[in-house]
Amino acid sequence: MAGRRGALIVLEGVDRAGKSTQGRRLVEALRADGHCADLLRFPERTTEIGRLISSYLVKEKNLEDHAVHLLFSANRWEHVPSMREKLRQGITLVVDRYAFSGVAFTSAKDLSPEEAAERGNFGNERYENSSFQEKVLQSFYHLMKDKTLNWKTMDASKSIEDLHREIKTIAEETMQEVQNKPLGELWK
Ligand code: ADP
Ligand code: FDM
Ligand code: MG
Repeated sequence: MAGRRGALIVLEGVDRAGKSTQGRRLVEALRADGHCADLLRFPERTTEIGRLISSYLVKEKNLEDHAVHLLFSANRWEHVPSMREKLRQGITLVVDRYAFSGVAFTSAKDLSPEEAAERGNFGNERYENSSFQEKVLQSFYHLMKDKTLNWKTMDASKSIEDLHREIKTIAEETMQEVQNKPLGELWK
């Protein structure tokens, strides 16, 4: 068993695609099958940096765009040592958003004032409107061109159960595939 490491499984997608639902379900199912698995999410709002990000997202605080981008990145970096350690110990990490959201959301910020003015009641947090989310989606498609990463696309309009089964199968295959490979570097 020595040397077997966990897999890093990142769930990305636009708001309300079902990432958090599927993340919870996946970790539950993997644990029920006897695997070691932990659920993480980014932003992780409980740290000092995370609380700052959260107050920005709920619009209590305004922050300069570049500064907030770096806070999201710092929020990932502060978790890297514990993530690497868990992976090394054989714990699979299911991560609800990672650096791809970082790129997709920041790069969607060239939203025109006309589009911004059309914002509806999509949600209460920053970024929760359909024109912004459309830009985020296009940015995800662009990022998925990187074939060095093992991207799998899900049809988020399927039922929670069907998606769960698909995602669980992919997660199990991935855990097998990577178990004897050294940990790589992923940009953060
Ligand atoms: P995300 O984390 O991507 O923003 P959530 O998992 O929080 O999305 O899901 C958003 C909402 O949609 C929740 O009310 C959830 O119960 C519902 N939902 C999630 N997946 C599905 C699905 N496949 N079909 C229908 N509703 C879903
Ligand atoms: N978000 C998330 C970013 O803008 N940059 C990032 O690096 C990350 C990880 O934060 F609007 C955005 C994406 C979303 C918000 O919402 C977090 P959830 O509901 O906690 O995933
Ligand atoms: Mg969520």
